[in-house]
Amino acid sequence: MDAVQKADSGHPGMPMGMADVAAVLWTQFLKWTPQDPNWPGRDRFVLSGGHGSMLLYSLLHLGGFPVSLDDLKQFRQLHSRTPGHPEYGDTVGVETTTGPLGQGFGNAVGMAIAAEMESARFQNTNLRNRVFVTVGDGDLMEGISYEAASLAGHLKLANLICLFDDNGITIEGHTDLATSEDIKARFLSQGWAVQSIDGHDHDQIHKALQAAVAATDKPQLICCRTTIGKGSPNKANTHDVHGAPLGKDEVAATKKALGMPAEDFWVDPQVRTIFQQAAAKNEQLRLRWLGELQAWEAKVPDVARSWRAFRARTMPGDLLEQLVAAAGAEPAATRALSGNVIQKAAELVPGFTSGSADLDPSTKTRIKKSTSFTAKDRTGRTLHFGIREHAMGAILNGITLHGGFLPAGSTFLVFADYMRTPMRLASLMKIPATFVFTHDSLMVGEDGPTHQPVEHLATLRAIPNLHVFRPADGAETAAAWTHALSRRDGPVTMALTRQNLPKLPHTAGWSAREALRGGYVLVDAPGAKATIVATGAEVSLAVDAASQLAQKGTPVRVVSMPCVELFLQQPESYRKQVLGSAAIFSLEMGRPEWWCQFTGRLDRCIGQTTFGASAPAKLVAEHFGFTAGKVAERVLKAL
Ligand SMILES: Cc1ncc(C[n+]2csc(CCOP(=O)(O)OP(=O)(O)O)c2C)c(N)n1
Ligand SMILES: [Mg+2]
Repeated sequence: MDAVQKADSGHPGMPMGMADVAAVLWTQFLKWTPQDPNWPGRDRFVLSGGHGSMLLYSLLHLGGFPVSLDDLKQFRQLHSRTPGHPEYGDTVGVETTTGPLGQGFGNAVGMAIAAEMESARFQNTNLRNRVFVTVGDGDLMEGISYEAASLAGHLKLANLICLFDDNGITIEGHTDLATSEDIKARFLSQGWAVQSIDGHDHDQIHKALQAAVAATDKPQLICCRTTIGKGSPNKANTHDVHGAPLGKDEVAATKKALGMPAEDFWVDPQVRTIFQQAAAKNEQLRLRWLGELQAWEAKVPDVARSWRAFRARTMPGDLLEQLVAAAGAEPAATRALSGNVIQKAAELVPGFTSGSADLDPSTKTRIKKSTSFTAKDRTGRTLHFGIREHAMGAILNGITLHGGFLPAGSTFLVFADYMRTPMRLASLMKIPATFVFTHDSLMVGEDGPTHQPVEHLATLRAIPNLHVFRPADGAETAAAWTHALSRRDGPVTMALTRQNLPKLPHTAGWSAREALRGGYVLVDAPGAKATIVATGAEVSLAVDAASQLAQKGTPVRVVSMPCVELFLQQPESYRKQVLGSAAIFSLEMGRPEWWCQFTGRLDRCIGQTTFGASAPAKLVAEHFGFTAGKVAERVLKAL
């Protein structure tokens, strides 16, 4: 209340309403310790309604994490440890970035899956921590919560405990404005166990949590009836308290009503003591855990060593070379080449797990030598998300955040929009999740415009810190996966073809390392009059167009640029050398505007600005001008 008032911005209602639930959870159940905030055995706590960030910051402060009273006074200020919404990486103890409603809940499902997988894989029950997540009305209205809860129930994730802040209020007013859903019935039908309690009665909170942590067969929902802004005499149970400071007078009135001194940022010494005691108890748990880990390491040193390598996400030094060999030299669709690469990646990288939203016969992301991760088999490495792309994205993020794992999930590129927010958040959090998209152009053919991406590559590239890889052959596909498995400061997404691609004319001595520079000269032409920069399937089209142009006396250089973001990170001298000094053209079967940064002119960007059409792929390509002859013609005309 004080921090929000001082910042003159923020959300006091949820932190005040959920303070009772959070206090019981943090002091009596949750395993945490500021001694080692990244202790792998800790429980995870996710505040899905990120607008209630001040609740989390208060808990971290009381728990002895590096969030001081001064940090609380800096709430929502530039470079503070207490940004408006919890940000992964900004504040020690914040397990994930939340704010877009529903995402944290999806992350929590991912974390619960990760804990189950890790514990089963390394046969150590101490690695099976619990995940506690608080959600509000908003989180549960968002469709992603439906998807994620459905999968969690199906997978019987009993280590997942969700606390629903059932306060009947959202921004516009009481929830009866927009919902009359029976949340209890909904979750029961999705295979959850559900309890309903008074969220201000510490005894009821304790008993409900006790029952929830004892459960072994189902994820647990505890509906906590609460009053938003609890304690505020005039604003509790109103939407006014959701997202605005109480105001100086109401803060004073609230303190008076609660029997607190008027002082700002006053903390009851008794509360400090209770949290310190919980910290001491948790530290004992951690030390015992470490002792048991040591005994385990002595007993099964090989397993323990592979667990440490898994946690550290170590990679073989020759990952690229091995993946290039696995891709094979045969021309094929990049989705198929990726399928080959994935099998090798699974052998080399223990943390690699892969799945799809019911499309793996098409996206080829199944790990063939592994079983599927199910309610009965927690060792499986192939994940079946069902047709739930949005939850898939958030779950991938949760698995990644849990540690060790390097998960990938796949669907068609045209459906990337269904998981755009998770991709954005992975980029913001700088975490290494991988999003694989196949059927990456109009060349999908007969399925038509609903299934033919046009704007997708451009909109993905618009997300800061997302690396978009669109490989053109097996070697580039291996490079894409090498980057995805090696990058540590953000996610990688891949756009792969449905159609087969021809072999590329790499020069002798060419290595796939060049693809890791983002762009390279594929075909050089002395005295080139133009350079065509192309990606993915259109690289071979550019090669064909260049050879037609050469025959007509116009030498043209072809640059393959599988990852623009990596190319832009290269020194200027390299970029200049690759792009050359002739007129630059781009060729990509998608929105062209973005390429102006290289070509300088829109008429030199050959792309697609309209929706496609339903027809055999070859005819679609001809219709929209993607033939070597038509590309050559356009280049000549523009020159
Ligand atoms: C995806 C998304 N849509 C909209 C918002 C804006 N928003 C923030 S909080 C909120 C209302 C949330 O209501 P509830 O979860 O009940 O929180 P409470 O008011 O009880 O604190 C909305 C609409 C958001 N953060 N994320
Ligand atoms: Mg609410």
